[in-house]
Amino acid sequence: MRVSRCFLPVLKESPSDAQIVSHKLMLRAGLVRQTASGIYAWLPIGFRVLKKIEQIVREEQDRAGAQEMLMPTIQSADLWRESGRYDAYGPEMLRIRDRHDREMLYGPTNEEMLTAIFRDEAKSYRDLPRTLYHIQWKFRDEVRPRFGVMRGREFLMKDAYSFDLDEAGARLSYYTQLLAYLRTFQRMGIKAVPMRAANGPIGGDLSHEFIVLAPTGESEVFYDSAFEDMDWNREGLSYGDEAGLRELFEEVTTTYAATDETHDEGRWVDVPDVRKRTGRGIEVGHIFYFGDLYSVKMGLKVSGKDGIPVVPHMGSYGIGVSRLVGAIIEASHDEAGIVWPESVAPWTVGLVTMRGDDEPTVTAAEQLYRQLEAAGVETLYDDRDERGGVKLGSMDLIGLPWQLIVGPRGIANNMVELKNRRTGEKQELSVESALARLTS
Ligand code: P5A
Repeated sequence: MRVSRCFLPVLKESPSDAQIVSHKLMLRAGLVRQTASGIYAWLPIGFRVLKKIEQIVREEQDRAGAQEMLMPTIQSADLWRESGRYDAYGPEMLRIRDRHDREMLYGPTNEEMLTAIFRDEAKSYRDLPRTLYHIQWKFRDEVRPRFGVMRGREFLMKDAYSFDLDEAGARLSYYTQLLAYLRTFQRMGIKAVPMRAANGPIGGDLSHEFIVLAPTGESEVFYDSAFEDMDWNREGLSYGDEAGLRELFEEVTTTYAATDETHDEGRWVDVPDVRKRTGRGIEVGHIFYFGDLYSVKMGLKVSGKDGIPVVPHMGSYGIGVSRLVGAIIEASHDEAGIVWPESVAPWTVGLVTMRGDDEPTVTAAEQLYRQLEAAGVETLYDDRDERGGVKLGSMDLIGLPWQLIVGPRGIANNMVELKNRRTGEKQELSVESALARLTS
């Protein structure tokens, strides 16, 4: 992509209406713009990141055996009357009337809708177990929308729902999602720690929140640093392996991690002091097991092996896809701007000409751009006739993992500069070896 043709509104000054660093950087680097309180438009760069995050979430859900679908954002009030949550949900629910005066709402979550869909189609025990998910916009009329996309009113969520014949099966589905979440966040380059949590308005009695440590987080957290060294993609850990999944759950629940809601001083004292981590955290995911709560209320049952009806056990599993954009920036930035982990970066390479009016520089950069694109390396090419320093400043702000810098002095000797955004390390390389490095 050529910057000269991009809609890439970069702000020089720090916006005064943003309180936290990720929100400031998202506005400055032109990722989002607020269109109404807690509602954001995703500009091209922000949208690219959102799609990358969504795709990682999707791949890990698919790998875990969940099946993707898409449910609407607008739901009928009657659906929520069946579960009893229409009145219980309160002012956070955006209630709408259509032209026939029918009560509708903008969905804050989809337990009711999928339970009803599944109820109408699933007939026998052979239709279970199943896990279905979608990635769809939600609306919650938060009292205090703040911190940009971190606590918005409209936000993108991945929500999955599992249906099993009994509690043992439902727990396996829960453990499967637990592993999918750990892998999802690891791929995004963040350390999200699973913490025992309260179920709240979703109901049930088993739940975990996935929390990224950041000083501006909304909850207080306590955890054992052993979590930071665990590799969830290690050999021997796989979705099909029931015993392995149970062991994983054991490992996760016996290693200490809690929010202020679930904190237990009695267990905390047993964590060695050097491994104690405390601070504030951002909730990027939340998983729930709630048994037959919705199945009973909404009349979901299937015929069992012996003909006797079975009431399925359910769980639901959420990831804050749009919140993650902010959370990743909170966890990965410096004074100059965003530092994207490679897996979610809007582009991998930022190609910059130091002089847009120098013919050999431009010719070399144009050729590098064509070669990078041909090799499938996502490149943002700043081809504008603008001061080199200004261009490097916006590249730092936007935070692509690599900067490839072409200037008149270097190119006279066939040399370019390759900068690693995270370490700041710069290397002078020949055009060919820089290209080889980036395409390997
Ligand atoms: C689980 C999936 C649920 O709604 N039902 C379906 C369950 N859980 S949750 O914890 O309430 O939300 C899941 C994740 O969504 C993100 N999130 C938000 N992101 C941005 N702005 C908000 N206002 C907001 N509210 C929730 C969080 O990441 C949460 O973990």
